[in-house]
Amino acid sequence: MDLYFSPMACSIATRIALHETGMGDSTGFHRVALSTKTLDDGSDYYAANPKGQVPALRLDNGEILTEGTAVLQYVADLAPESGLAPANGTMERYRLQEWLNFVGTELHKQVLAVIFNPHAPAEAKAFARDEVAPVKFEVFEKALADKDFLVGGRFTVADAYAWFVLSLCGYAGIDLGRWPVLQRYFDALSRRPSVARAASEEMALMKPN
Ligand SMILES: N[C@@H](CCC(=O)N[C@@H](CS)C(=O)NCC(=O)O)C(=O)O
Repeated sequence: MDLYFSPMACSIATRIALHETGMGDSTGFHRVALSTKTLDDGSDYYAANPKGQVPALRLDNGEILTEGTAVLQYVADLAPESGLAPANGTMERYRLQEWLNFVGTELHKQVLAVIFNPHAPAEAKAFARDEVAPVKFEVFEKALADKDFLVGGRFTVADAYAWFVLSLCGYAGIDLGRWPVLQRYFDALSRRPSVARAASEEMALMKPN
């Protein structure tokens, strides 16, 4: 299996999931320069993934799977004993999908993707940071008030994706300290070995390629 990723982008959630399962050691990791859509060897990333985005997973049969929430569930289902996703068909699996969608559409895309979009007008960035983020983060804060993890009392791929979003708040001008529960949740996740390993591997690659 091969993961196409960009350092400290949302694809890091898949790297975390792979490390949780132990499959990270047998996965090929291919860095994508998102600004040029090229791989480290200079080849065209669109040839591998016509969407040009990360994450993309090349499966052992050669198929490419895209969309982070699908990729994360695929990895989790390869290692059901990891508990990274509750069993398909259970209410908890729908709760997982509910959180994956919230993180993806409300936090990642409505907040971070706007703030980090070099083409977004300053007003749009300020709106995302000052108006949208507080409303969404309040929901997140309340949901985690009496929990260590989003779903089922254990670490799942929803927590891996949420960690990615929270890891960028400081760079996005969002003070996580306003939400003590989220800050505690983020700090605890950051100490998890799979998360610490993925972060250290990708931080080491942050130099431009
Ligand atoms: N719909 C995709 C979006 C993924 C996405 O936004 N990836 C970002 C990195 S965090 C990216 O590839 N950005 C470059 C681009 O959109 O051209 C998913 O959920 O996986």
